[in-house]
Amino acid sequence: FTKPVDLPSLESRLERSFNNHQGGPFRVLIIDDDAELAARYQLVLGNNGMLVDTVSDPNLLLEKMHNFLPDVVLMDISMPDYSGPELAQVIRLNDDWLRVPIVYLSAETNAERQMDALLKAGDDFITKPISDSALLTTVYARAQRARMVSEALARDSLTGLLKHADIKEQVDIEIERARRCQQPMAVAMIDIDHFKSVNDQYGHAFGDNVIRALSNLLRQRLRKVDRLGRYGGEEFVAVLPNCNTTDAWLILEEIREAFNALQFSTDEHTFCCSFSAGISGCEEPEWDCDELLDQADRQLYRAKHAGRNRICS
Ligand code: GH3
Ligand code: MG
Ligand code: MG
Ligand code: MG
Repeated sequence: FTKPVDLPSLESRLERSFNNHQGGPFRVLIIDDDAELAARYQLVLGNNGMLVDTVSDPNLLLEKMHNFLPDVVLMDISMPDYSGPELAQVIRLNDDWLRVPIVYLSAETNAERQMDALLKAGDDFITKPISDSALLTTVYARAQRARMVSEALARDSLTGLLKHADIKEQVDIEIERARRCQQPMAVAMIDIDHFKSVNDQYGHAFGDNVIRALSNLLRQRLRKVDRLGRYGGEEFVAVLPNCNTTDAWLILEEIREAFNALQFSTDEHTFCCSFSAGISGCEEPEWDCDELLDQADRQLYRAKHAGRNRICS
């Protein structure tokens, strides 16, 4: 670091980034036998909006990892019972923590020992003493990238939408919110009609374009608060908070028309596609995610049997 960081401006950037990212403040776990030093780092990071926890007893490390779920681990090198690199290797034994950046923070200046520590299981090496701004920036950059990577990996690669398990989690979250706020909510299950024949006639790659086109249209037309996921191959789930089934039907009906109006062209053909959808709401007070999705699926089945290219609720 040559250029000093302007802390107030970094602070406002941190706040902005908290608002842009789901999952709340960055979580930092500090492992250091020097409790006073750990408390000092905790203060610096904590004062800048990060959530910090410390471990001084290495025997409690794994339990703490499980309970705290850090975005970044700050690891001392020399401790009485175990070395930092040894502990880092133990952390890496668990697949869940392969992506968590481990940053060594040590007074170790011997380049060979630093490299050895990095090769064992670490991502970065900071030499103590470190300025507050350099500590903050290093941790911030590591945490932000780690979050971005996990968010990207959590998304469906064809459409960029949430995957099956994650959209179900959103259904759960929105059911909970709807109950707490005594608001309606709706779930839509959307399935492209006769998609098998699109693949058969125009090829799988072209089929992929149709899936992407529908996903883009849904993203454009739904509200920012709505959650959207690719539930299966050519099947999508949308969660609409604070929206009753009648309004959900109207929104989906507009999207259905817009999708049906799109023209897809290959070298030789121009054709149109359609989808059918089923909508359900929290009509029964005790319905959970699976029951809500089952009900939407039953409505989808009705729409298919009634001739497709329609919405049932
Ligand atoms: P229906 O109107 O009853 O929904 O008929 P359908 O042909 O759409 O229904 P079905 O579920 O039988 O076929 C879905 C097809 O979607 C089968 C599968 O090969 C195809 N598919 C699934 N995932 C993908 C994908 O990622 N890309 C492409 N191109 N096709 C996919
Ligand atoms: Mg130490
Ligand atoms: Mg299907
Ligand atoms: Mg289909």
